[in-house]
Amino acid sequence: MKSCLTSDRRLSILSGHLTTATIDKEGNSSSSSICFSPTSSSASDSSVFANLPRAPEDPILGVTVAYNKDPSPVKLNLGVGAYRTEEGKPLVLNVVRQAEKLLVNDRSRVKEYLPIVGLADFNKLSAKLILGADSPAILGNLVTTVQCLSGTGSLRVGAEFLARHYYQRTIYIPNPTWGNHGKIFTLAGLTVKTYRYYDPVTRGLNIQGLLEDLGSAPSGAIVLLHACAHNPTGVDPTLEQWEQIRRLMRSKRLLPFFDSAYQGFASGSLDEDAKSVRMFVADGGECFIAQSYAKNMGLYGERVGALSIVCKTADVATRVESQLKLVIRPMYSNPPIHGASIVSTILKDRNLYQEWTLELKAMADRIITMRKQLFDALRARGTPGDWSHIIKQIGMFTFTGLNTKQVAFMTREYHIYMTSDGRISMAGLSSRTVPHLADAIHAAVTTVV
Ligand code: KET
Repeated sequence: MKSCLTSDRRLSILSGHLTTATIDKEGNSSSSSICFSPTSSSASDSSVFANLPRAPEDPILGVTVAYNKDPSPVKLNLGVGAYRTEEGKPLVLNVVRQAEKLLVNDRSRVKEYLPIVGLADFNKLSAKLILGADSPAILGNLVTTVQCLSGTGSLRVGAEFLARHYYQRTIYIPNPTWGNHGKIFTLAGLTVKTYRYYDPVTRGLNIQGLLEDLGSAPSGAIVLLHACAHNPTGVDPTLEQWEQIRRLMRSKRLLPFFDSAYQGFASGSLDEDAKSVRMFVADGGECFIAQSYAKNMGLYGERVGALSIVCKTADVATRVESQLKLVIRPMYSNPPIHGASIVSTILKDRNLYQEWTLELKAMADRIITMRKQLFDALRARGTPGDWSHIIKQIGMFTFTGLNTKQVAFMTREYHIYMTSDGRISMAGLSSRTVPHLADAIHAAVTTVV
């Protein structure tokens, strides 16, 4: 009965995505946008997809598509959150190159399938990285960790597991949040609601609104939290505020689901940036964590991440893992081997690990320098407005406060590409390009309302 309800729910959600499609209980679909005449080899027959509407580009990754088409020599991509060097080039970390060399030279390595849950070493080391080596949850075998396809894949596997096995189907995500969150959880079959997070007036955290909204959430609801470096706002709760959030959530039995995509990028310290998660795990309650190595190890395209579920007993943790396998196997069978091997090589070697922390700190520091330079450049131009949020915000992004029209103006007139909500990736900026960006912001603010 339960699985029948679940599949009905999923079908009805999917039907919403197929414009005017209707799907009956057997999964048969009829629609005005998809034609169900048999395929034919005759060129004169119209395509079975003749009426398929063109989908819009992704709000974040589509910015790169537009950027790539622009022939201007001054164009600047501040859309996607991807680190660039002072020369504006993508960076492969030195430790990653070293780890890859070790892997290539090791003739005993083969290309067999990994287990469904991924590389065992990688999973153990990932849990240690986010929870801390001396975490009682790890020592008590309360954590199950599965290797997934970067942060997105980890969120999706966690979402699918919750949709199948958790009694509460509502998830609260912050407003605003990373654009993909709503889609990931909706498509998994959960009901997505938002909680207040950002106050545009103070350009800071709306802690009152956040506590009120979570306080009126139904008991057991899932709550998505950004572990650090909140995307897109760059605004994080203080440790005292995290403690308030934790107490409220535990008293209402709300289930925390942490998205940790920027560990090390907020403060430059891996431990510091994991404090919010560790605070929740230390109280002995359950907790979900999706980790990504895209940003902090620069492994974007390797698609390497992990989902950890902290349980109350070791026995429950093993049963949870057995069910996660049933989620993963029909989705992508098992995860890729290369990226996870790079990560585990670095995490288990004291020297490589040490070097990684230095390279990570250098990336975080360069972003902070860009914040200062942009702030100074706007001040030097006398750009109207208070731009102190550029230096106060944390992580890869600045949530500028520029509106959609101003963003469109900057793209049109200055070839600066960014998401339409006014978010800029500080990691894509360099000393050379700061003046151009400051000119564009100045012009946008003074000419476009
Ligand atoms: N969570 C957050 C908060 C996040 O910003 C991203 C990526 C992810 C998860 C997923 O990353 P993955 O590559 O799956 O590990 N954000 C940047 C890239 C993107 O949108 O895909 C971005 O916001 O630009």
